Amino acid sequence: MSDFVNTNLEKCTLELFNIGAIKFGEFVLKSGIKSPIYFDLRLIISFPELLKMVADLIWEKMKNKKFDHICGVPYTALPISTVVSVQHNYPMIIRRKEMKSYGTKKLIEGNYSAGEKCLIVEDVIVSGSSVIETAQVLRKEKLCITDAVVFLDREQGGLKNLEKNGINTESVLSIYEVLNILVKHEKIDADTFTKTVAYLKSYSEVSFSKATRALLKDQSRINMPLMERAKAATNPLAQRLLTLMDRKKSNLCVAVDTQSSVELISMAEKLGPYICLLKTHIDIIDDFSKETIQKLKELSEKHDFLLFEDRKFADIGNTVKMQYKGGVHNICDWAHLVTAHPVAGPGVLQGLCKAGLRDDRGCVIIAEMSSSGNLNTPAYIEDSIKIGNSFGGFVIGYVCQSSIDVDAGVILFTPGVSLDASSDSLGQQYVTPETAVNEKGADVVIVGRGITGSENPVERAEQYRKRCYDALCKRFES
Ligand code: S5P
Repeated sequence: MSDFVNTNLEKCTLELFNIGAIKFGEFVLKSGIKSPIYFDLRLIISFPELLKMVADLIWEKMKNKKFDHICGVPYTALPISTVVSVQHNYPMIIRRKEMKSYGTKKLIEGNYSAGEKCLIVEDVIVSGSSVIETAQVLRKEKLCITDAVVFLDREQGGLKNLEKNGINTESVLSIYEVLNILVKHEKIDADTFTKTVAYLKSYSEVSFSKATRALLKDQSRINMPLMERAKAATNPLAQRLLTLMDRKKSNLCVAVDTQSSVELISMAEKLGPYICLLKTHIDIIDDFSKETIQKLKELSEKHDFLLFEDRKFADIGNTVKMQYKGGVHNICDWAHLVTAHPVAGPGVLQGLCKAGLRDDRGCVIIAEMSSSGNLNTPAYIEDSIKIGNSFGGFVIGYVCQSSIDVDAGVILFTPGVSLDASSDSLGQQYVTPETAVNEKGADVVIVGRGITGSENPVERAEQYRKRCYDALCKRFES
């Protein structure tokens, strides 16, 4: 901590107490929960020196971060961010709490462009609901929100809640520091201190308000840009795939279902520039050799795509472990991702995890098949997600046909997509890229014969890439 921060934290806390911005008694917070302590930083606008001190302390936390704009959460943080903006020459934007009924009807005031980074400033954080509400409005405008700085953290779960939503939040002061300073200077007695600490311990994990949770459900995975989702992802391979999709502007996975190695390699070479994933069924290859794998690995690096072996593991853990690592195909050695049916229970994942303990290995669970007459009931899908969640370090997402409820860092893959047909003769059912992405909530679209069976696979791959990626980008705008 710098000398500036050290000396001013204490001074600032005492000043806030003296002006009545820190109060003890019985209060009800915005979330509805009761509290024996209350911070009312609105008061500081009447004390310009104190306002400047608060703004300076906030600046110390912000100054090493990269951002294009500052946005204070209305209303209390508005004057604080204005002071920071003026003193350090960073442009500000304002999020309106109410939409104007006349003129532009804008929700954000100021000059900004899509893709720019905006840092959020807040005075006090409890659950983080106010920060996330502001972030979602800004995100809708395609601003990138990855950081927030708050003056006081009440240590009631807010930082963790925001982190889960892709916002890394730092605070100037923790409520415990405030209490310690006040006790040290005999502003509160030991009894008040103990009671307040006991209260804080029993309310240390306040979740987002109901309204905020409703807002997030509707916006998080579906409407969040890929890079923000990459930040929200806890799984390193999910982060890598989301980043790759953003970099290559492709959410297209091509399924090369051929029995010839030559054909497989030739498709990988031709289609590589347009895809984020190449999906294989390595056990259908007639002339399989180690060279096939070597070439696939080289092409995956050359064209920046990941290898996805659609093995659909489904046996007991011990068998799956050997099927994954070993045998002639030795899948674990080369496939970044594999598929698994969770029908046999968590043992499948345990077996895979045991063999694939690397940051660049992961699994996609088949929650729902695209074929007609499949046995995937809603209860089965729900249970599949539960198993996937408990293996979150290894499971990066789900193959499914509907927008199932998963966190923003989890990826949904949808096969059964074609521009040419509505079905095949063996039960496959097709929809268009737009239906897959917009109605079924797909992040990655899996296309096989629609590309590989066409006369010009390269032209077709570019056509699918564009339609799938455009549909995905449209989701960020809605
Ligand atoms: O539900 C599913 C799951 C998968 S992984 N339905 C599917 O069709 N797949 C696979 O996606 C299937 O094994 C094939 O490799 C690809 C679809 O191929 P297409 O030629 O029908 O597009």
